[in-house]
Amino acid sequence: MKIALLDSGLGLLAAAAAVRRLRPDADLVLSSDPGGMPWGPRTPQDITARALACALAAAEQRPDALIVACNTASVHALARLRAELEPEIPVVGTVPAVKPAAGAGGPVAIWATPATTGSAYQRRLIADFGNGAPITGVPCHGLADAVEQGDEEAIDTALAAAAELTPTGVRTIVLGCTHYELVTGRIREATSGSATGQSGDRRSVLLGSADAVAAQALRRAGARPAPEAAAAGGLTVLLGGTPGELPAAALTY
Ligand code: DGN
Repeated sequence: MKIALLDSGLGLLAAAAAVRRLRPDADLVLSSDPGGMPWGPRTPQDITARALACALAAAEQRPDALIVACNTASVHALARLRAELEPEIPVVGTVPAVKPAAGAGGPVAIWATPATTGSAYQRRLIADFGNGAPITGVPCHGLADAVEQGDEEAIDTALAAAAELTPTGVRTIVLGCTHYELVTGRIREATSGSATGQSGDRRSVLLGSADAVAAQALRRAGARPAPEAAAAGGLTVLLGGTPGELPAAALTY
């Protein structure tokens, strides 16, 4: 069984790891766009074109399902990607986990790229599933790029700015960008201080999408979880459509 994932860059690692937890024997195809990363500041048209190029390169490897492991691409380009690839290849999107966050009650903050927080798709998610909870979109300028570069100082600066924009008393922080799921420990540190007024067991819960998306991709691929599977699956890395290797920063996550 083969699962392909696309993202501008390393954000796809969180969902890839989640797939491997469910199926260690899954063959993975990781398709990214190092020349175009970050996608967050790009126009919807540009994001769509770049996501489509990654998807078509991944499709050549004949996966059983494709995960769009990028919220920015999913909120702008999911319909287009599905129109191109389905029904031959089921396409699973990643969007901010608004529904479970609002269902848990209490104020919610959605941390995401500016392209996601400013999207009509996110506004619709909140209107449809927000359940009346106070929900604040927090655009995290530069955070995905800093994670991609493995630049510790830039990560801290971007996290401090995001924490500053997060209202006091927020109960759940939705990680609406897959890159953020690679630095959850640092996000916890950044949000446990004065900015969000949280401490001890009143800390905000961080809610990402990787596990749910991986489970959905297996379902769409017609496969069952088998966490005990012994054989290690293969790995194909496509950078801008060309076979390559994961960048060094990937090893830090
Ligand atoms: N990882 C992507 C997301 O989930 O939105 C965005 C990364 C980027 O290119 N800014």
